Amino acid sequence: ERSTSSFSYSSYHTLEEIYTWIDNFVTEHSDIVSKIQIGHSFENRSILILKFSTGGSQRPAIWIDTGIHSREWITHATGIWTARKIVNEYGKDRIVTDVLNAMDIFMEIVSNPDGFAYTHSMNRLWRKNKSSRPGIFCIGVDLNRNWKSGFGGNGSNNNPCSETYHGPSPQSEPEVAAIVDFIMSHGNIKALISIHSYSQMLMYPYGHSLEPVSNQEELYSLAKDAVQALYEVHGIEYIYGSISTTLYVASGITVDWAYDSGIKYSFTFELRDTGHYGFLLPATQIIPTAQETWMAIWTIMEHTLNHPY
Ligand code: PAY
Ligand code: ZN
Repeated sequence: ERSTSSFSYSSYHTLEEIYTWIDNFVTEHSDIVSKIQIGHSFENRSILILKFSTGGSQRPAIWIDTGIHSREWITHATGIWTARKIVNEYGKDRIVTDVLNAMDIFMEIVSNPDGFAYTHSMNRLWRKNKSSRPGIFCIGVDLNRNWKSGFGGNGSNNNPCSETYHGPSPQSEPEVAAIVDFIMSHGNIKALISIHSYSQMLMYPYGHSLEPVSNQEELYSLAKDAVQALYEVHGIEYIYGSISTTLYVASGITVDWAYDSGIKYSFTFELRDTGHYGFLLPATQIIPTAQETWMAIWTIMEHTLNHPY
């Protein structure tokens, strides 16, 4: 396909389809969108991000990643819809316009391309990446346990056969290292939103500890507002709070690292549903999920724009 006009935003897609969509999308919106390759996966696939920018250099920025866990297909689909929403709303919606006139947005749609390809070819419920190491029988590291903050702690596993295996060392996985290198060298990321499924939750650090973060009251109240905005779209209820107190203790996760690296607006979503379909959410729910998630993202963007630091 040579254009995004034939792309179905209400269907799930393969890696090849998504990478073709990225190329077409960037071509069609080259005034504000570009593509950056930030690394290669363990199996040597390109790791790509979208950059939304109206100019400037190293502007303060918002980072959004989807698909760290390959089986969470609703997250990639929501990311794609959100990317199109951003370009459609620029020049129309006041907040999107103000955000993009002052800040950049980065989106990593397929954060675990090897795992994602595997969910299409072999095992729909694959979660980890596909790394292998000599002498280790099991495949894959949990990319949401491989970050430096709290690495190896409670809620992560030392056994390579575990679904929550943290890997041999922090950032041992190329998919994690690519993000760390990009965000650190950028140096001006102000908000990070890491999107997972399922459970219908909006959470903030910490995962590895029960201790409240220093701006926990601000994050709590922002999460409350974001969840209310989400609810008003289709009546879907989310719960919110810190990861460790709302879901469970989990160590070495993306948002803990982001927060400890100075990104004080760090959030993670668990999208629909609460377990009826779980990871196998029907495609008929893609658009409504993306629509409601957008209002929560919009709320976080607005707050980030209005609280510069
Ligand atoms: O979103 O960072 C987060 C919270 C921790 C997630 C994790 O365990 O990595 C929560 C799970 C996830 O999205 O991966 C929740 C799902 C339902 C699961 O696989 O257990
Ligand atoms: Zn996940």
